[in-house]
Amino acid sequence: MAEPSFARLSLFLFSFLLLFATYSWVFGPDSSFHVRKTLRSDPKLRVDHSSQQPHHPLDPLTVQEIERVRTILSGHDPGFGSGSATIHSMALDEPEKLRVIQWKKGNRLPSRRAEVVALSGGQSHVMTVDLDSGRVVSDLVNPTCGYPILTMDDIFAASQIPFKSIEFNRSIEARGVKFSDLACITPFAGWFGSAEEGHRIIRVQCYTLQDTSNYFMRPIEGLYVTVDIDNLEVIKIVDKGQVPIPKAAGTEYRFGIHNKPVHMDHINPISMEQPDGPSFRVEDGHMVKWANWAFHIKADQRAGMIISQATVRDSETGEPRSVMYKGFPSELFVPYMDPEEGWYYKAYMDAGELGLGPTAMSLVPLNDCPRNAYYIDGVFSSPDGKAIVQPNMICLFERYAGDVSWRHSEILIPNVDIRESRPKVTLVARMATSVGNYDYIFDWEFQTDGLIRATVAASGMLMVKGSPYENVDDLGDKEDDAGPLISENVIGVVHDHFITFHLDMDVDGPMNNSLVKVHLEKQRVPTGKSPRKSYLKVKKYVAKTEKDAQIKLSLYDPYEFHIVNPDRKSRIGNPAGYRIIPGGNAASLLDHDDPPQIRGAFSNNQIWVTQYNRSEQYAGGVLVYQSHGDDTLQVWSDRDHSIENKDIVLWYTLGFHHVPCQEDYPVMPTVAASFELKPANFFESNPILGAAPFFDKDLPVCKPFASS
Ligand SMILES: *[C@@H]1O[C@H](CO)[C@@H](O)[C@H](O)[C@H]1NC(C)=O
Ligand SMILES: *[C@@H]1O[C@H](CO)[C@@H](O)[C@H](O)[C@H]1NC(C)=O
Ligand SMILES: *[C@@H]1O[C@H](CO)[C@@H](O)[C@H](O)[C@H]1NC(C)=O
Ligand SMILES: [Cu+2]
Repeated sequence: MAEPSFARLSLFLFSFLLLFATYSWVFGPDSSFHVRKTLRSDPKLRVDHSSQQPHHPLDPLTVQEIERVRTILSGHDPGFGSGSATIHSMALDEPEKLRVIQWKKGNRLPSRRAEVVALSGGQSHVMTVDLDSGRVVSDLVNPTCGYPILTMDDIFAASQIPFKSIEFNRSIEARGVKFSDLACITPFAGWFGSAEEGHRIIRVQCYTLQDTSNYFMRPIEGLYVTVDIDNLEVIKIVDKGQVPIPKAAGTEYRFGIHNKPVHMDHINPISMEQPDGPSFRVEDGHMVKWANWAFHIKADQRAGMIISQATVRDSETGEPRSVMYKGFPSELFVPYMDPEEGWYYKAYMDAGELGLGPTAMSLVPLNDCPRNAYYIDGVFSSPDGKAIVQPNMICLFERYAGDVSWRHSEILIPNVDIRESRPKVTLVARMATSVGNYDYIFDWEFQTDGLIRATVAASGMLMVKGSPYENVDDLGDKEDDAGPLISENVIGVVHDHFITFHLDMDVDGPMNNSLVKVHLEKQRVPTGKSPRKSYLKVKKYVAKTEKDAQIKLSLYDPYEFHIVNPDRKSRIGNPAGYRIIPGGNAASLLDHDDPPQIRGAFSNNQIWVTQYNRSEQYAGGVLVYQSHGDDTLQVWSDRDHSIENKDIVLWYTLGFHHVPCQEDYPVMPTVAASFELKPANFFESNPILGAAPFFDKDLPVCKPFASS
């Protein structure tokens, strides 16, 4: 392997280890914990964040603005100066939508505000800080049940609490595990009734790092600890007896360390060439312009990556037309299917409990994103209000995967060779987050024909359970309810993944949008009228209220779902529309009275449409940790507001059922699912009819060693 790429690889591994040091430690001295906070001096950074200014009303808070918020907060509540109050999330409080839409480049920016979610004196505070006036303009105390996103400090502190207990130490010693090999993670507690209220609790579960970096495959099963994050106390220890710890052999996944031969022919190096460079540009750090698209992109502590003000140019007039005001994964819900002690509470809501941003490590060049990628950093606040830079967190690249965007070859006209074909080139914005064991790759892909595709791919490590059994034959009828055996002593616990996207569609403007349900209804042909007996007929229904838009998908009752603007008609009178096209999906089948499902109620339907309300951004609520489900999309939608000819928000839940198999061990090959937003009578005709094909002369064959 060539020198330079090896250097990059080790850099990646180094930063990967840093994450574990901060995320889910591992007993031992806390040396690398502080390293991450000084990443601002990282040589990888191209941008000098210390002098960055906002240029657009939606630009994220800059390093200077975050520092200013910190100063303002110290004046508001001395706890922020002394360290007794902690900042759990901070983001731009986006200006009113109409102000953002009316803003033009060169105008003064609307006043800059920060939304800060903090804990002070055991109370949750949702605060709005005005940077211009230097004041805290609103401070809501415990607006709903639940606590803010956990900080890395919370998680680190929680992972250390079990060592205060002699009982825990004895259980570890009894298992023959060395303390220096322990890796303890902190599964979130969920919410299971009044005994858990009034304080923040979390679980601690330990693994062994002996002879592997993949401790996730070596659980110390049967030992379950519950701790109080605020009082730093052990609440409960359950030791159900020893379960064999699965072996280390075969768990390592780092290149050059696992050394397992792969029986396949070598694949030659492959990469896409752009002889004239990329065709997109990023203006002022956040505005992306490519082909007929323009959109704003930013990193976000909670959602990871946010796309705003996506507009596509009309193919006939060149007019920029609004499609989506804002799109982002608003919650991620992963309920496990094991009701036993130590497992029943596992139902993660990673966006609202941890945040998808801080765990989105720097992308790996050439592997996470191709060579032609452009990288964007994330800027967040630490718990004490200092700015943290997450380098190379988002990548943008043009993709040509050899696909066709339209074609026709004509057979029936004699003596004419008609074979028209156009290549499909798209623009991808990508982020990858490692929320503990799992990795999620989020893509927004833009096509010149107006289609937007959102894809979520999952990889990383399974959450596995130790088992006394080594072979399926030994199980007999004792098959574990939790899931299948995927390696000796390892059960892959069955679980679901649900990702609910917030899609604030503004088709040709914010107002006058409606959901049209286009139903395909089977008709029976009256006897004798036709040789046919049945056919499908299209009937359209406009959804009047939010309850009309609580939608469960069914192959045997098919609908298309269009967001239309009846105020903007095509030349032949169809309303301009965008259609949401579901892809592979799964429904949550848990009972609605099951505590995880009450909190994750946004997964009760695959599609929802609600009236726009700027406070309703996160499908699981603002304060998600230990929430009771009183602030979810289900609750808002049940208010049943009118959604006809209004400013509306579309929500789509993408899901997977995951029954693990042996190939998921020791690290899972990616599985992906997507959905599409596709123009439907938005353009007058095929918007890329005039696109040119590729010709040989445009694509010089690049010689080896010619490009860097
Ligand atoms: C448990 O063991 C750890 C590691 O040896 C030690 O630091 C800690 O003090 C022990 N706790 C108690 C209560 O003895
Ligand atoms: C579009 O919305 C505006 C504002 O609500 C309303 O005044 C207008 O009548 C609507 N247009 C149509 C065609 O319904
Ligand atoms: C907007 O949403 C918040 C939170 O759900 C709710 O309290 C408020 O009543 C809503 N406003 C309107 C006008 O519905
Ligand atoms: Cu899974």
